[in-house]
Amino acid sequence: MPVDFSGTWNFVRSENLEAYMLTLGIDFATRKIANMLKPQKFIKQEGDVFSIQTTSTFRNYSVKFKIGEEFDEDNKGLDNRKCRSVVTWDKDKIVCTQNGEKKNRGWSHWIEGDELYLELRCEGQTSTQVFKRA
Ligand code: VLZ
Repeated sequence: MPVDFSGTWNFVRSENLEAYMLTLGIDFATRKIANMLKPQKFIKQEGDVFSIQTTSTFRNYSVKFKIGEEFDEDNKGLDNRKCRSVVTWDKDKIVCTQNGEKKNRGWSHWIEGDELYLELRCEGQTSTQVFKRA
């Protein structure tokens, strides 16, 4: 059986988010707020079709995709840059490549025990977020 990311995930901790946001050109005030947030993830996985909702007291972000199928991503409320994105499996990880203005941009999700990991990448900066099953 493949991994099932479905569920509600609560924020536990993050590393290096400030540097990741800086590479995306996110302004000072937004970074200060974002660094305080404890977002929740709601993931629905039906076969190779995923929807991932990230919610917080400040902003929300949603993305829906099918593994292997390119899609247009607007990153609305994040840095608002449009990307042509695609998510693929790498063993038990889902790996997103966000093609656009920023080089080496993307993220990966994987599960360790009852924790969900998210690695966010952009131009040499990596931020890791950890969530626990609600
Ligand atoms: O999640 O890319 O689950 O799109 C900034 C957080 C980085 C601060 C968030 C603002 C990136 C929070 C979320 C507002 C929601 C992200 C992907 C993987 C799905």
